Amino acid sequence: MKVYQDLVERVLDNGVRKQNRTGTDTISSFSEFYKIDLNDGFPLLTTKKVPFRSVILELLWYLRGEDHIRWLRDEKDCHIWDAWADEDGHVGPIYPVMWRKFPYFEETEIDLEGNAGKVKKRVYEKKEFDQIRHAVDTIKNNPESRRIVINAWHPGLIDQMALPPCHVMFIFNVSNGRLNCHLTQRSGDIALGIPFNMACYAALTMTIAKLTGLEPGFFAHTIVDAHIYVNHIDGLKEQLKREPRAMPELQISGEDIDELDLEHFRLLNYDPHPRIPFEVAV
Ligand code: DHF
Ligand code: TMP
Repeated sequence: MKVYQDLVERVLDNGVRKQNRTGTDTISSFSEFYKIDLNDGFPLLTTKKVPFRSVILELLWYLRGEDHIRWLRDEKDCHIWDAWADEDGHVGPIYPVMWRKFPYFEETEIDLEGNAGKVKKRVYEKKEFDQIRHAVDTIKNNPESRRIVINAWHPGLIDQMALPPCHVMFIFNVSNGRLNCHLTQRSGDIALGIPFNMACYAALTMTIAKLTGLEPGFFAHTIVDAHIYVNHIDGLKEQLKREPRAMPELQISGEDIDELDLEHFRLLNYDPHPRIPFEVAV
């Protein structure tokens, strides 16, 4: 995909060297943006082999709403999140919990029987908000809404998270019967994370379009700190020399967001250049 090759080139050309918490410096460019039409094909990179199974499993795991990776790691044998989990697989309230069980408090009044008769008391009940279900329902029932926002950032819970969310917020938008999605990412690892994030959100958008009877539209992506770890530069330069091939096709079946599994996602005509190994900075 030309869009990705251009992004890599812009970061390499305009980026500045920065130190960060991982100990491996990056070449970092502030606020990068790209936009792809999902009707052109499924944006799984062809200039290197991206593990499709892991991409879809990560998405399915996000949709499960759990605060641990046991399904991903033990049941599905996918290890992309292992480095951030404890032995029990616990990662804290990251994406899955924020997407499906965003915690909030609802204020209600209850009647209490006191010495002086009935008194009203305010209580706060802990609730969980399913942002994905709400988004799907709104896209179906009120597609012109400009409020279809899913937010993974929760300031009060950051300390409990294995990694503060990188893809912080996304917004769905319906125009001309097409479902668009814009993702705001606070921090993006161009070599390793971004190819996953791009394919993951494209698959999510195509899935929700399918479930709501819409055509897929654009995936647009803002990356605030777009960076290349210095130990990834050689691999990316190699990748830039490769000619992008025709984009593959993704076929999605399935009826409900909570009943999706790997078998509902079929990748067709994927003919990538060989894998390029990149080490992940933990
Ligand atoms: N930290 C950093 N520094 N970069 C990341 O991209 C990143 N991504 C996270 C968590 N923390 C991170 C979550 N997503 C891999 C891909 C995505 C991901 C975590 C890890 C990964 O290791 N990919 C390899 C192998 C994948 C496989 O074989 O299944 C790859 O070559 O793409
Ligand atoms: P940070 O929390 O210090 O920004 O480090 C997180 C790193 O992980 C950063 O390099 C961005 C990268 N990352 C992605 O690019 N995509 C992802 O989906 C995740 C979880 C992390």
